[in-house]
Amino acid sequence: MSLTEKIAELLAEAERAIAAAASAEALEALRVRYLGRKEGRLTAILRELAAVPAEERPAAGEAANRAKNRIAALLEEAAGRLAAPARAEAAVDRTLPGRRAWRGARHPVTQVIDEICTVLARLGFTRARGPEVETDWYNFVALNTPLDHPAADMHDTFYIGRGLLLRSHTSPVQIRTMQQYRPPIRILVPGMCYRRDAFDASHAPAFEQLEGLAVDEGISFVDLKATLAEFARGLFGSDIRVRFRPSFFPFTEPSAEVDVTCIICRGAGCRVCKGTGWIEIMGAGMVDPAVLETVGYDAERYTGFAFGMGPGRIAMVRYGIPDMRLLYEADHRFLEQFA
Ligand code: 2U9
Repeated sequence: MSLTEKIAELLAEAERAIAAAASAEALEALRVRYLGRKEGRLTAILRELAAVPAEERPAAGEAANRAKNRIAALLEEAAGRLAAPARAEAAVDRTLPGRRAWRGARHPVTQVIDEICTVLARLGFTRARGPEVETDWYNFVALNTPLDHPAADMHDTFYIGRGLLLRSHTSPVQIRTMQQYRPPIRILVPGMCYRRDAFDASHAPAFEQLEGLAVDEGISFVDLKATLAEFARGLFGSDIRVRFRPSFFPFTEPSAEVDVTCIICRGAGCRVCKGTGWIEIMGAGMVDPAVLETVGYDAERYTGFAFGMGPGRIAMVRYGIPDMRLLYEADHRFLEQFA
């Protein structure tokens, strides 16, 4: 066997041994075995070079040098491979408690809606729902709002065409429910509504509403006030008071804006209530008899009250959310705070 052949055989053996080495110690032993100055196998071969015929010597010398460099490179590469898992190991502190997986949570607006429904369920209110794509009759005409009313303007409502639109309030659901059932009726209607509004800190073109309706014989404004007082105390606390200011809605008569004691300062006056101690949280009123007649109820026999609010606005006050867009651009980092 020529020296060049011996070198090739040695290199192949070293490659196999280095690939199989499982520790830094094993690698060091291999380095000594192949490249060691005294006992190294390649060192021994280099010594034999002197005995090789002069014409073969340059080729054998070059082969021996290449083998030496190759083995050194393989040893270094293997050392890196064996050290890498050790480095990763050091970065893991196995004594730390595990990270809890994010399991999701109800959106703050959903939480407010659910709470309101729970409080008013005690007074016999159940949930109702209906389509978000409505006809202009259900959305406007049946609610005493003629189609030339400003609310029905192209600039305020998303029209789909052929008398269809995205509902601008949840009130069409009350009309549909009354058409379907006889009194007594007590329903809560939460759901998405759509208006051609700016998307800014206090408006969103798609937003939630929660409306309520009660219709029966003998219902008066006293029932409305007592129901809303119960609602406010149940939702915000027993120290909360309610006040009514005259207002106007096409579908109620008389109508009122409803204020509650500021839930941030409990009435003392703060930035949120602009020092008044009160915050406006909804509108309400006695259902206009014309609306009752429209659904075929006898308005001489039945009366009713209705109210409406924006649970998004209530969530903003309650949780101190400064910008409405946060509610609709929410990801888990936002939602986790209300879990
Ligand atoms: C029927 C009859 C009456 C629903 C009502 C309000 C007053 C009201 C808005 C306030 C701001 C909702 O969040 S908001 O956009 N709503 O003030 N809504 S009474 O009255 C009805 C509804 C349906 C058949």
